[in-house]
Amino acid sequence: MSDEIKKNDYSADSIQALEGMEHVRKRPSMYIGDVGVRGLHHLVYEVIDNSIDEAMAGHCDTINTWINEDNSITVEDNGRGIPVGLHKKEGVSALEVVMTKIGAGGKFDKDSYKVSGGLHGVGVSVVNALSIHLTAVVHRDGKMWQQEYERGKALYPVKTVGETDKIGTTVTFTPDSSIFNITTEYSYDTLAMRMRELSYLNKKLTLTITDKRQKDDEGNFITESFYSEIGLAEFVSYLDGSREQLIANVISMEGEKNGVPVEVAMTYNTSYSENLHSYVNNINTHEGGTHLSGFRRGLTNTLKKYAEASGMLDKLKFDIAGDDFREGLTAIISVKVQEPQFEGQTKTKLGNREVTSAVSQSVSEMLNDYLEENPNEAKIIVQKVILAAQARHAARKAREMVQRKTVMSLGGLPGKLSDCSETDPVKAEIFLVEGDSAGGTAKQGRDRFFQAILPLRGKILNVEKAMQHKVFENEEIKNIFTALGVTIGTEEDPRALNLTKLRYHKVVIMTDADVDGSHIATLILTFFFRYMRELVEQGYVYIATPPLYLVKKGKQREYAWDDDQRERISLKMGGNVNIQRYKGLGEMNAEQLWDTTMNPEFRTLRQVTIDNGTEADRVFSMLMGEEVPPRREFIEKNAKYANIDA
Ligand code: 0RA
Repeated sequence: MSDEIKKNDYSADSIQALEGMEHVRKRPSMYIGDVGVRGLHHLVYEVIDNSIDEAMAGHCDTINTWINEDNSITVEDNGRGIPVGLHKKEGVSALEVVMTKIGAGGKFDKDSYKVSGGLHGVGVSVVNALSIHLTAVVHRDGKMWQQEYERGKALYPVKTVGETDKIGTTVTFTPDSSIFNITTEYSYDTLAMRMRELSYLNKKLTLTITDKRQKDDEGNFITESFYSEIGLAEFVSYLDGSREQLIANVISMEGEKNGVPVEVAMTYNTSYSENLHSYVNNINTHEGGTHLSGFRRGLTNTLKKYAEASGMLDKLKFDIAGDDFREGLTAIISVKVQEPQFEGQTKTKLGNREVTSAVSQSVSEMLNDYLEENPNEAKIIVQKVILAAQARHAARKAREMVQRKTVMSLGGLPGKLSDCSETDPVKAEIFLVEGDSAGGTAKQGRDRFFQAILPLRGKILNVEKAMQHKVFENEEIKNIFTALGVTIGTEEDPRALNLTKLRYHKVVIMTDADVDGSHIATLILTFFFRYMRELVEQGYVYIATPPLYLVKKGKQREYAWDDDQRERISLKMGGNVNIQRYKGLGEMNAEQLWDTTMNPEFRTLRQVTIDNGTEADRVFSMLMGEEVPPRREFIEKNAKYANIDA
């Protein structure tokens, strides 16, 4: 009874708004994917997306972001400012509607060119709902307007708080730690990476990121500013910075077909891998989709026609396949779609049918012009395609051998594998161990019931620099395929990775905690990234973390994983300790290796994740190319701590 009376006090709309907010708080993952590190960072992207819309409409050229001391975030733009006047239908300020109505997302302005949107395109009200506190300040018409919220509820009507000669919108929010209960700590690197990406995707827009939690040696806050004058072509140059280029300039085009704005930039390098990255409304579409199909179709058709007409294929004894046109290709394709349909496991596959032909036509036109105008480059590209076709024939033979071996592998596991007796893959683990001697120690130390050991000989093949057939002919790599039970070829796609017979759900890379060990781990990760990417994407790949030190005093013994920890232990033991530095796994005995690195009760495994496939691709080519920069730092940054042993 009393409930009903209460309800009547509210207008139907405000009840709806409240229910919307409560629903977001009850089911946050439905709106932002998850409530972990990704979801936390997604809040920032969501706020920035609104400012990007304003930039795309031509009203804003600068977006500044701060990570404040308390891990709250401030995003400021110099756009027109969110309207603060009365929203007739809702009876409150338009600002309040944008901030508190789930799904309003600024749609009240029908004419505005709205195509940007977060992964889910959910709008800033979702950020508001998931923030313990949010302040919106709008500079407009000479005044500063302000409204504050707690968990998405307005604390007072929009009010003026001063005068200004600027225009723009500033949003400061503090994520609610009862929702983001794993962490509310922002990663500067993650945000900076996204700003860099956004600057390439939105040319002539300045994005800055400042971390007020950290100062450099001169006492200034850590800060970076990203700006790209020409956009995607610069993105391609950045990604291919460590690869040797086949053609002098990045090929780039921009156009619109059937109402779909299409931007493409591409180049060819001397490597054997294909690096295609696609975006829809600034969102990386990892799973590809219709725009990517359109790109492939346009590229294949145009190059094929040109190659045939040139007579260069006349003496070729075998066919040219689509893949051959993409060996050594680095390309970015970015489209803007009014009502994107996202499909696939991670909702990052574009489904809109009409986009395929729009992109394929755009790409064909651009490439045709390019090939006509640049006959020298055209010849180089066709020669590369022919080489790729030849290599593919050699690779197919090698691959078929790997497969045959795996299919017959019941009794045919690699001789070096010390298998476990557990046959349920979910419970089984395999350690890929550097060198035979460490392999021996691991074999003694392991729990043979569920832990298998595969020793790898020294440095494994650098797949970044090897042709595909060399990779499939390599003994160590064949052993990894066979031991893991991974094959190539499924019903739908004869070239797809097949994980249905995967024998272990934890594939642990265990190498020395030194530069060489990191290098070997990186080589193995490069192989996984290029040839078994789904294994990484599905979270099966881990890195073991052996300790760096053994601190001893009398009968006391403790392990340390870094210098700080070593010092703390030393202090705790009252100083005057004996410190043993482990230079490699080989210096530990079987029991020590079990205690520190292999025993699920005490070890820390770092699960390898791919936060950003585009950046990961660049990093692998950089690390595995000619230069030899900080690999260790890379591994540490990219392998995240995860409590996976619970
Ligand atoms: C719709 C209309 C107008 C501004 C905006 C949206 C707007 C939204 C956001 C979100 C973050 N920053 C923003 N800046 C602007 C203004 C229409 C007008 O002034 O005529």
